[in-house]
Amino acid sequence: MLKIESAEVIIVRLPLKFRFETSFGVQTEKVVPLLVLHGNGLEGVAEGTMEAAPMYREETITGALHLLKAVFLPRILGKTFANPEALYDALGDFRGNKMARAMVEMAAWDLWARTLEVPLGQLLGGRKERVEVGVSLGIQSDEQATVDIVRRHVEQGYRRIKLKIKPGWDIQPVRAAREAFPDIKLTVDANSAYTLADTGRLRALDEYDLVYIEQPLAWDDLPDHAELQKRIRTPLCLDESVTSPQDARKALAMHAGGVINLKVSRVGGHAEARRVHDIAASFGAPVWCGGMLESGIGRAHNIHLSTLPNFKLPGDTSSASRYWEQDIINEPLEAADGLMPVPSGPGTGVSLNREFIARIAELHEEQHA
Ligand code: OSB
Ligand code: MG
Repeated sequence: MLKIESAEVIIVRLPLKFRFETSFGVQTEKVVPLLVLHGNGLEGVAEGTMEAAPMYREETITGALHLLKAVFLPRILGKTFANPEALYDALGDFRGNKMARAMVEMAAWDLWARTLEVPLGQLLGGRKERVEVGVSLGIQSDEQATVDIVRRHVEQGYRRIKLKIKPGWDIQPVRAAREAFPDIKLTVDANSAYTLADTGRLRALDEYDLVYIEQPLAWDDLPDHAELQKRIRTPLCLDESVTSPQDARKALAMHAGGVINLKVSRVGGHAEARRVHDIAASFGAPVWCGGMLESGIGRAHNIHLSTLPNFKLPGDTSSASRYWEQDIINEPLEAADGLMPVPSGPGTGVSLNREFIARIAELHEEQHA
């Protein structure tokens, strides 16, 4: 059984080692909301992936904190659940807010796996000891800078290079990267910056042998993606616009894309992510594990989820040392030759660096039943 005795809500701010530009903005630091659930004499930890402003999807950190404190935690504190899925059911009548609900669910999975003394990935049904990873590279100042940063990451062994693009900066970086590296697995991610009126521009990318084009159209759209997919050859990969198993089924049935970037937080947690994974498999569509510039906590969750069999393309879960001078966990999460080792201990197999957190936390609150 899973008895939830108390919770901690923590916020830390970490400077990013690189400037990360996407079609929706520039990031130079990461605000990391954390939830720790205590029970069974253990703790389970999860990271929220919503941001300060609703630029990726609609959720925000402030909104999530309010929901956790006032709405979600009161429903689970002091209560006992059969397993993490039963705990998630306690939040089942709430609409949306998948990332906020995922914080509770994912912390519960970590706690449950620690209670059972098994690695989280194994508990979810995964069997891999390491997972294939690529990198997501932000928009660079020019073609030469693009080729340089691609080269550095290819040399580090990353198995797929994803370039962020935006209208006016799409064919140029792709052409430059493809000419310099004819054989790499190359993809692009537009984060919803285009419309069907840009079909010509997107079709021009067909020439560069991309594995997929990620989320070119609106964050909440499926039908226009299906229309675009009829007009271009490169498979579309859906990120923003798949937030549930039902979305995944509809998207694949209407041929809105052939690949899903599966982010556990975006779909409401591990159990829902596994359902999305299974639906994609039943359509013969591969998934891969996306990232949201997570700290070691979210990164470890992502790595465990990626051990499921239909994660057939390299994920965005690259080495933690790419992002942070100092991470908030005690363990390194480092890929070698494009393979990220799955932490082998119980749960996520990683632990909060409490001394570092105490020093940098901008918020640290405890909540009891
Ligand atoms: O669209 O996949 C995305 C980061 C923030 C918000 C959205 C996205 C991303 C990334 C970064 O691509 C992936 C990572 O390195 O974690
Ligand atoms: Mg994306």
